[in-house]
Amino acid sequence: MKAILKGGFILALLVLDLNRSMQAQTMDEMWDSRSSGKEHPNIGWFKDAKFGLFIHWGLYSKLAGEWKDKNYYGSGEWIMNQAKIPVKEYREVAATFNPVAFNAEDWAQLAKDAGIRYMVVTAKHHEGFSMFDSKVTDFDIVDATPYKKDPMKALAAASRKKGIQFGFYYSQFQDWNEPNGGKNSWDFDEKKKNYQLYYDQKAIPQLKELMTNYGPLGIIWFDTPGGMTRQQTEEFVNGLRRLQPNCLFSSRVGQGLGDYRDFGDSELPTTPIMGPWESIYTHNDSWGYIKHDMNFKSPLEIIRLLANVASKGGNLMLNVGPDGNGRIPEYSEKYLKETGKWLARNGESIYGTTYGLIPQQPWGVSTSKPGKQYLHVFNRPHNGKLIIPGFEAAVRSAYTLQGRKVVPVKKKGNQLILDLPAFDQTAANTVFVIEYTGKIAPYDLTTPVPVSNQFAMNSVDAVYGKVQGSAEIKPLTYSHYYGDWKHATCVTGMKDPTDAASFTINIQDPGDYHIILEYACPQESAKQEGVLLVNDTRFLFRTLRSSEFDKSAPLMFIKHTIATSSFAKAGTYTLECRPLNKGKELFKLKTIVLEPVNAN
Ligand code: FHN
Repeated sequence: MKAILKGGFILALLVLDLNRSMQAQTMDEMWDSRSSGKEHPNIGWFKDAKFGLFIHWGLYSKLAGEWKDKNYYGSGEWIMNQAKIPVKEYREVAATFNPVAFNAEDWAQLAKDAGIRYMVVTAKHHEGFSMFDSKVTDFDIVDATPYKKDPMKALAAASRKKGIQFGFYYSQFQDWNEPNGGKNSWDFDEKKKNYQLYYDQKAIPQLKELMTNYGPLGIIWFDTPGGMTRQQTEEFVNGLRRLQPNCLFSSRVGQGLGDYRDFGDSELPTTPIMGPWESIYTHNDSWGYIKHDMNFKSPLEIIRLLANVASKGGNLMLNVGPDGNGRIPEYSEKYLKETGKWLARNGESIYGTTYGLIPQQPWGVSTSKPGKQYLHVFNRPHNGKLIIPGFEAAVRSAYTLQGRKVVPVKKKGNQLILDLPAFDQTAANTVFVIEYTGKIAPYDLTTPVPVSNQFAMNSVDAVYGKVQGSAEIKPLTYSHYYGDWKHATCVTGMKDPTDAASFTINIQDPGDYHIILEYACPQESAKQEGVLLVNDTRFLFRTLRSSEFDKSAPLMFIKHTIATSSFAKAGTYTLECRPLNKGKELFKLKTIVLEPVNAN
């Protein structure tokens, strides 16, 4: 479990010189600025690609989340560890692994249809089984299974043929089938392990095989590093680089090295991030196949997630878990194809873009190309008037991405108002383009967040807060199922009336609004009083218990309506939240929601 956590935080990067962005980007471990300072000469394709396919496939896929009549939930590829399956018994699974339904052409075609630009597949996961023909061990798909073929050869060739960059996932430290590999403490004595021997005898020779026998690779995706110092990791990286200088290494090679940054599993940064990076999500709750895991993200969720990641400047690598027969789950296939249809029409607003210059708005997010902003509209304002705050550049034109129909634009102060045409409001993401000259304005989280009665809800996220005293804006990590990580950025540390968080909003439509605080609050923090100031008007509230904060359990957020407030005039207002008295941390505040109170 600890190992999953660690892998989730082998991170780093340069953060944009944004107002207060560092508040939101307090990461456990930073990617080394020495490596991020000079980019890999072949990083260009990666930065432009935006959409990758991750594939977790191994013996665990055959077990499908079940061992000895017991069902396991969460990371299916961890079943050997979760059920503490002895090496001897786990090895026997190989004799039953015969993925005759695997078809490399079909997988590559699916990736192509989905608009995928790169693919990373598990060559060896923590279980220690090699999904390729390895001379280093007999515990591999050719020697130990009735299948007897190397699926990676075919997959590498089929992907390349379709113009998809091909790469391998390789668990370089954890290997639960080897006495000297990391993290199997149920069969092997941790104290007796010699990790260097493991690297020398298995990991390095296998990586050499992968980098020699499968043509030019786009990526080696390392994971959960351990057992090596910074210097040893440098030597390891440099040694492998000689084999394929063009191949990129993920930051989870460890010790701050690697060619691009990987965020934690299922983690999406809240503000733009400079340099090449990737968000990693799985399509359902597990990475490896589990037959009872049916929680698949819909095409709408995938399309919005992809736009959201691109709006912060990164790539989305979405995982699918094929089963033990070699079939990609039906829903993954279906929903990936739907995503591909959207990308076929709207790809210009995703591929080759950089982070959006307009911070996240109630209507959606933005991405950029030189002189262009792509507006990804998830929620159409009821009156069709889309507001962009803080837009100082001169507009040349505005139009729909599909059909290139002109959209009327007006300037009001430094706000831009687009008069959107009618469109299907259930659509995942309708894209508009603004062409402009000059500078928009610095990406600025202090620009007041527009609040109107054009949306059912107006959300002001913690990241827009300005904190005082001991209050901090922090990313929090917790999990649902085993290894099913979730992240939320919250204002934390408010224990005293001097610890406060304030937010500026711009009321577009005067009227009454419900003010809702969305927070997590453990038992010890419950029943404490807090105050929310709207300019000078005080609203008192008492905290409600939601859940304790424990990394291996869900963090439950409650939506607590604390007030009805009349905003008599349009314009800027400040919302300030603080404890009324000194005490325990008031709560972990995720969002302030303003819900228009409609007369009808
Ligand atoms: O432990 C692994 C996990 O099984 C999965 O492979 C993920 C994917 O990013 N990586 C590790 C945890 O971060």
